[in-house]
Amino acid sequence: MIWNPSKECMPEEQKRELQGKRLHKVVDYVYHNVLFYRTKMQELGLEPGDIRTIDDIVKLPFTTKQDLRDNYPFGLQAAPQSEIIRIHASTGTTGNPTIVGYTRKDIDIWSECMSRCLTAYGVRRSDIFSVAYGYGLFTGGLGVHYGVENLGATVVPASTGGTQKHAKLLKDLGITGLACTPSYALHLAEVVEKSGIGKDELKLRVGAFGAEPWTESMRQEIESRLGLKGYNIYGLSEIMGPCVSYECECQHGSHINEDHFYPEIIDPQTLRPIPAGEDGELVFTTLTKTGMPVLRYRTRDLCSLLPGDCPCGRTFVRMSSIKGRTDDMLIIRGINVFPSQVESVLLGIPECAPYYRLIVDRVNNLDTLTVQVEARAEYLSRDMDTLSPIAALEKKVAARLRDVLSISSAVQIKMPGSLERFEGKAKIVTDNRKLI
Ligand code: DLL
Repeated sequence: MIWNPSKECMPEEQKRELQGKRLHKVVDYVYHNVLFYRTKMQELGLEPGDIRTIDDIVKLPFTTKQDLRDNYPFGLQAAPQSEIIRIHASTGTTGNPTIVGYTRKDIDIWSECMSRCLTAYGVRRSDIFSVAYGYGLFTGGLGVHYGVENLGATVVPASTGGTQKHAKLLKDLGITGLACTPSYALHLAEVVEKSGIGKDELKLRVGAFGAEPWTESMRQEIESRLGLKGYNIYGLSEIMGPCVSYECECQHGSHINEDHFYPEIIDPQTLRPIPAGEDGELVFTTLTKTGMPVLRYRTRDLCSLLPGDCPCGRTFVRMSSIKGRTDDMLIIRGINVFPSQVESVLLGIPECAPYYRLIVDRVNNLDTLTVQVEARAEYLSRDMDTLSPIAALEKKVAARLRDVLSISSAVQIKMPGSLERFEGKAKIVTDNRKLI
């Protein structure tokens, strides 16, 4: 079943015409309402009238995460505050988070796009659907929630945590659908098993997993342990949240909701377009957003756009799975973590030397972060007689990191000089999850 065939199955030419019209409108709108874009366009000698068809998009300036931070909090907002009905923020940024304001129209479009995703996964009104993404500033919880309600299925706003209770509800309520990060799905599976609940006692049949990279082998494991079919969902807060793209029953790439989010693939070095089928950086332009529209937003996600038609009948272009990122952002338990954030915390603690490592692992299906950092020799020589200062320092560092990163980490204080030094580029991060 297709939620909105008139859009999702639009003939190519009609789709491009619609995209062109919408692009012109959004460019005109930001030109007149966002100083940042007006200035950028004036620098390029561009006026809204120069953007007539979707092919004109290449004339427009790019937007980066740094631009969003520099204009914190509301500098890129196009709608007046009285029109904004909700705010979300991206997770784990250094310094200023990215604030995104949504108008009622934006929330309606988001719900519509989410309903398209859920319908493609096979979710129907008769389903009981549990949302175990975090509710709050993160877009996962509320984004999926509104989509389930819009579709008319029953939503269970489980959120994250409370896994034991969630396992019980899965059985007692006969929950049929589940949305969460793939790593949390595996953790949930483990808790279900430990609680003595048999797979045959669950009615789960559909899962919507995303917000972090995951592999085919992870999909198989989740499917076999929870007894459901797992589908990919992709999105990012700067563009909307979950719903930007979704797998259909063919599960060969994820269809992009192209009438609202226009994708390009560029070479991150030259910024030139890359042909279909080849990997590059994914860039999105929002075609209909009114709260905080963005032009040519560089996602830093590396993937390709898949050529050819999909047998499901949808004409929306498909993107491959995310192969990596152009920056060094780590996604740990669904939270974005930059090594530079860890560095700034460590460097702010006088007992710590500026030599550190980040080790990311997956233990019992949950991501773990271990931070190793050398203590300064002066600190240790003062307290050499006892080990407790080390334990105290580990606790202090862990608490500071938790405050900044919003996730807990295991801290190991190392002896001065014990971590390897590098002559060339330092390899600070070891990611043992081998996902990509
Ligand atoms: O993660 C939105 C979301 C919520 C998507 C729930 C899906 C489900 P951000 O916190 O802004 O938004 O993080 C966006 O997460 O640029 C990708 O690097 C990564 N990401 C999101 N979905 C996927 C996915 C939400 N399906 C960043 N596969 C993006 C791989 C994903 N990476």
